[in-house]
Amino acid sequence: MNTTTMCSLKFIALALILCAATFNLSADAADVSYDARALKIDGQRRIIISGSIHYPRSTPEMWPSLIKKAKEGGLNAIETYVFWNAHEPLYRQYDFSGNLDLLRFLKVIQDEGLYAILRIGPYVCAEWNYGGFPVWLNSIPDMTFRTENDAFMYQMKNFTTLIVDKVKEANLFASEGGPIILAQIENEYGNVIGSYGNDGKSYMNWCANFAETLDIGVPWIMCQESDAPPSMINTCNGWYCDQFSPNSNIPKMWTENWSGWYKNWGGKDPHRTAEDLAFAVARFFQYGGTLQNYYMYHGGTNFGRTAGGPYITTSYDYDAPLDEYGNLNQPKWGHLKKLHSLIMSMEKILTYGKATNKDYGGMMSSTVFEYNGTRVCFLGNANNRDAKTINFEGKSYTTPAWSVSILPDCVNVVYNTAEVNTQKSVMVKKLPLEAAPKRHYDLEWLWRSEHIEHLKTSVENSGPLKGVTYANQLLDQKLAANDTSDYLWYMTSVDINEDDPIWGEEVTVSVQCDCQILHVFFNGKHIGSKWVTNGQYNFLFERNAKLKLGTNSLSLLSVTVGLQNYGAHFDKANNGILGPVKLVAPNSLEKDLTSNKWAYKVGLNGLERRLQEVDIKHKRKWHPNVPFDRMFVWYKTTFKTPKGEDPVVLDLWGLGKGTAWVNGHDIGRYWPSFVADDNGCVSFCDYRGAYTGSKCLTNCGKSSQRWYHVPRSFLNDEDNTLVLFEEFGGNPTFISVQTVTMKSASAHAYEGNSLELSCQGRVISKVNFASFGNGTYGSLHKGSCHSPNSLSVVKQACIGKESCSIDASEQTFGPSSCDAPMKSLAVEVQC
Ligand SMILES: *[C@@H]1O[C@H](CO)[C@@H](O)[C@H](O)[C@H]1NC(C)=O
Ligand SMILES: *[C@@H]1O[C@H](CO)[C@@H](O)[C@H](O)[C@H]1NC(C)=O
Ligand SMILES: *[C@@H]1O[C@H](CO)[C@@H](O)[C@H](O)[C@H]1NC(C)=O
Ligand SMILES: *[C@@H]1O[C@H](CO)[C@@H](O)[C@H](O)[C@H]1NC(C)=O
Ligand SMILES: CC(=O)N[C@H]1CO[C@H](CO)[C@@H](O)[C@@H]1O
Repeated sequence: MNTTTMCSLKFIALALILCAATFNLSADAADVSYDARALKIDGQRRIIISGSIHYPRSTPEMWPSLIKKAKEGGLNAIETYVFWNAHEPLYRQYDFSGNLDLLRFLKVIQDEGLYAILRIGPYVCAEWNYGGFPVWLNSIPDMTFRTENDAFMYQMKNFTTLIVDKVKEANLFASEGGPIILAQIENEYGNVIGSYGNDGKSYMNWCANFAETLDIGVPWIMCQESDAPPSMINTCNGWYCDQFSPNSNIPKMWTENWSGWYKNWGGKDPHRTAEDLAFAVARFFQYGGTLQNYYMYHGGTNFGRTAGGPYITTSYDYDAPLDEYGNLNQPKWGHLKKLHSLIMSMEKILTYGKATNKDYGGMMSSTVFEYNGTRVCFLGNANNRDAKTINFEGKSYTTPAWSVSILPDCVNVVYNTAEVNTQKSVMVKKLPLEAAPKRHYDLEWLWRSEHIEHLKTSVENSGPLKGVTYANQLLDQKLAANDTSDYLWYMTSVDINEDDPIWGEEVTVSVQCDCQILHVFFNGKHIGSKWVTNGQYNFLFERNAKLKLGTNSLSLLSVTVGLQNYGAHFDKANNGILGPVKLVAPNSLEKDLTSNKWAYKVGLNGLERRLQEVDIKHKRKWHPNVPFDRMFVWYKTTFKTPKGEDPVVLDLWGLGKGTAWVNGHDIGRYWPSFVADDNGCVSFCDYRGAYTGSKCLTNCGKSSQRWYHVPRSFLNDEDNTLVLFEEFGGNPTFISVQTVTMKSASAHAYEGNSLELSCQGRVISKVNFASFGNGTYGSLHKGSCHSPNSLSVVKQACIGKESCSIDASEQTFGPSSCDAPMKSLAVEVQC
């Protein structure tokens, strides 16, 4: 699949004189403006290092710790989109509760003393279902999305105004003393504007003018929008933005620095190395950038039906600096933290200094920033293979391939993006301690089956039936189901008598489908299923079925796995069964059912009966003796909450595809049986050279998502109910409840530096490896020159502690018997 996430931002600079008249500026209101160099807060140019955290992709209970860890990681701002279809799931019915409490999220950011960037959109892309648009927009007459169209502009204005009013009322814009320093209207429209012709251009201008009328008192941005009107800040999204040049009088801002990449069902795990990400960031600042945002800093989880795509996995980990569960993704988090603190320490010089670039050929460059007699220097090597040595101001410097060295005094290199001195942490999922002695979690399962919908009479005489609607045509699934469920039944019937030319024992049921998944039932019996595995969201289903005299019923269940979220006119992409649907006899005569009368039923019967809810009494019982490998089955069990604080996951290995609920909370779609193919993974990831989403993949030949996050706030103190709807067939007895813990940490330091290790809240229990000597840097090998008391020194310093710090020096380890020029310390500890 080739969905690229490119979602953009716009910036409207408001004349602050006007704002002052509009608002009662409170004492701590901040004045946000900008010039060609940087964003200015209270008149001072600032460097903004921001990270995306999307509030619905975690829980309010997780927000304080995520934002605290972002601050500790050196960020001074948090960015989020606003998700229209989550907030207004039904026309003019709003939801700002739980993890949709945008104002609470913004207040948590404020409480940590960070700035916020609010990308309202309201188109958001974001691998989010339908790019954030409510599907009900389609039922408004004369609606065309994202262009000069009155119906669309009215709805966009209605929602955007609602959000701005709420945020203003809570005094959350910087102009009112709040954290929000920037807001965005639309999103990466420049990537698609060409497809909308002149109307696209006037729509974009309308967006800008409309945004300005909202008088928020802080600038507006438009990302990926090179022809944005002068009142907007156009910004860059991408893996690298050092070559980006903004419009005139606009600072260089990078609103989406993709810290990793997302994953599809059937896809592999993407990784963007810490070295390459740090290189991109350092280079951006070397070349005059002053605001950059990690997309994502914490990716999180696509709970419920929020994943877009189609086929975006429930995990939205993104290989971000904080992992899906909120743990530090090391070394990425720590390596960037060091870079951030260095960049921030040079804020004044980078934003006010005069920059002088020098090119040395072979992709090697230097930049000197000078301000008020102080200087800082960058040496950048964009060569993707070789280190380069240059003479810089009378001294010789070697810069590794694809790296930037930072010299805060223009003499000493204190940071190089390719030299990672942060620990690498290995996280594992395992049974909680209290369950570990048993191999299985010993869950007791109950089950019941899901109803197969089919017509008992001819469709012409059918109905009215409860929850069933009729049409004399095949309907697009989005429009027929309003996105209230993944599941839509299309049902019709065929009356056959002996004179019918197609009468015979067998026919082929032929369904042309714009589906993601299709299950076909003929006369109430399942005759086959088909789903997309190659990124092409349409296929022809053909399977034989037994015909009978009289009325034959055909039930087609089309299943969506997230609606498309990106591309010009993505909202118009077909969904479901649009035909033709035919019965084809062996003699090639056929009956075309496309224009038959069709009966439609949205959703699962089990959900109508609220089988996923805990406190509902069900008339029909759940049964013991669960069946395996049977499709359309509901499973239920109870499990104990694992002790402690570690994040909780369900290992759903053994299941096919479906949805899981814990205590009534929808934890998202699961599909552990969808295995990534065997090709294209690497065992060693070379950080050098431009990153793309297909570089440095792992997890080939394995389940594309086996573990599913259950936030602790979804759990009770003791017993919990887990309900599964299994669509394909699987075996629930392999399922276990696990926790995510840190298994080990390893790190290296050159002589003269100190090595830091932490088990992130756990205690270091064992030293697996320690060597001070000349083993190869970056690996856990003893060189021939090795200090014999390495292990005992490290044990002494670390065992029983949560973290430890050891100087890599002869003072610590004693004089070594041999004389190696480049000694280093390598340690691995067990947590
Ligand atoms: C979808 O929702 C809209 C707005 O709430 C409503 O007008 C329309 O009738 C709904 N369509 C269907 C098929 O339920
Ligand atoms: C949004 O639409 C509702 C009617 O559906 C209306 O009452 C409200 O005033 C509108 N809001 C704005 C800002 O236009
Ligand atoms: C410039 O440097 C001098 C001396 O180091 C210092 O006193 C002064 O405050 C600096 N000026 C600015 C604008 O930073
Ligand atoms: C380590 O140092 C010893 C002694 O100087 C030398 O013989 C050996 O080749 C070195 N090993 C490495 C990997 O540099
Ligand atoms: C989508 C996007 O912004 N791509 C940009 C990534 O960065 C490179 C290098 O700066 C640009 O050439 C791309 O246009």
